[in-house]
Amino acid sequence: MQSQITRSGAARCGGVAPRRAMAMAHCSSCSGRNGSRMASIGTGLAAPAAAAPQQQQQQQSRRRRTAVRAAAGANVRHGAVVAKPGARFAVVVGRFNDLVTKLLLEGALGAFQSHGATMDNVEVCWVPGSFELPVMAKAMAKSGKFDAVICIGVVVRGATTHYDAVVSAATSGVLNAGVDTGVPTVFGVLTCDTMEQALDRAGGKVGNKGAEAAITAIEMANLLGDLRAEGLAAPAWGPGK
Ligand code: INI
Repeated sequence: MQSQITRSGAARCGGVAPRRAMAMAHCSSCSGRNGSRMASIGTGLAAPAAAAPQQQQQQQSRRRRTAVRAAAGANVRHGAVVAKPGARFAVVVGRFNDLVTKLLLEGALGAFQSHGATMDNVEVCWVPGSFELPVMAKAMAKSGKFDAVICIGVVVRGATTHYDAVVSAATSGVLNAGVDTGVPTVFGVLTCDTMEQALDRAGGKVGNKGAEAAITAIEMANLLGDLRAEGLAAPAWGPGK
């Protein structure tokens, strides 16, 4: 079945014109050698919901100071969120609930484009549903042709336990595709109670999780690539096995 997505130029299912993007800034805590994401270290700094706003702020700044002190002198690394020239990405997307997966795919392709990826280097493959994501993700990861693979799907809770089976298979399968190959695989699968919740996360009021998945793929590909270039991470172990 042919995709209706028209932005996905290089992909199997349509076309996108390349567009180059932005320079990177280093974060305040980074050694700056590798380019980095503008994120403060010590994420997970959020104060408990019950704390009063003033207390929350105090807790946050105390934790931030502690984190910065702890990082002084260490080689703190972040993956840049601009794709390196020549970086290659695979997108595996489920057709089930494609009203939403098309929107997630659009978000992902838009983010690849705006974060410097060459769209000819982005390969999109449609599979029947989320259950089929892992095998395709692993096969593409094992090809050795991609720096990261993102998986897009939408599972909406129904009256039966099918939901749990599909979610469980997709979650562990996508995780294992990455762990088994050494190629980052990104979980861009929405698991929702309702279609409305899914649409909220596909360009609605909660953002677009497809775009987030693409940016995560770029960040992981860059970070792992940097570490591998310095011999600090093993080469991908999937290809050829
Ligand atoms: N696939 C999804 O991606 N989302 C769903 O919500 C879903 N439900 O609810 O059944 C779903 N099922 C299909 C499944 O992914 C496989 O394609 C099918 O079982 C064939 O293996």
